[in-house]
Amino acid sequence: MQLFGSYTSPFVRHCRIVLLETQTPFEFMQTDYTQSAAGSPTQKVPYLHDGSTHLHDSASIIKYLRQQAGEEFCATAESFDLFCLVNAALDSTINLFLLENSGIDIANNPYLERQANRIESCLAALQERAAKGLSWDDAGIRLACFIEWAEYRKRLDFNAYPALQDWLSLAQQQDAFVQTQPPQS
Ligand SMILES: N[C@@H](CCC(=O)N[C@@H](CS)C(=O)NCC(=O)O)C(=O)O
Repeated sequence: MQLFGSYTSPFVRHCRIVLLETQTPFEFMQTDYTQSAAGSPTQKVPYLHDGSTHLHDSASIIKYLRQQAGEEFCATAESFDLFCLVNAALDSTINLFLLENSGIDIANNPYLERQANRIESCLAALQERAAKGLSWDDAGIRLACFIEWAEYRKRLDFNAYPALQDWLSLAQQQDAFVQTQPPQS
């Protein structure tokens, strides 16, 4: 089994956590943008090859790995909704990060302003969900990967979201989370 990705991507990190948790042997194939453009129709990482099985999104990869291990992926609609909510925030945060890095002025564009507003409204909803208590399942893992990535890239300030900060502290006690931390420069 080969997982294609980078050590900084939060989506790839979640796959690596599940690979560790399920003790699935795999080869990590470090992949840059040129390679992912050739290797996946999404032109994104992660993607996974396991024999004739080719998967192109972290969600399908995680579902596959959990299934192989006889485990569940987002067992309830609420858990899957939380997973989707985190993805909405993460997708917008990454889009703004990549656009800004490519030299686009993200401050004066109505569509990009909507993406920034989406991040804020998702953070408020995530704070509310986290305050009620979370589990170390794929929704909770995705949330922790998002928070630590946003801090690592200095994209978001979590001071107004204490339950999200608390969730990150709890995640930092999980072995697989610690083992997959993005490289510190
Ligand atoms: N929905 C995808 C999102 C993956 C994604 O956005 N990956 C980023 C890296 S963190 C990427 O490869 N972006 C390249 C691009 O947008 O051109 C998943 O869950 O796998």
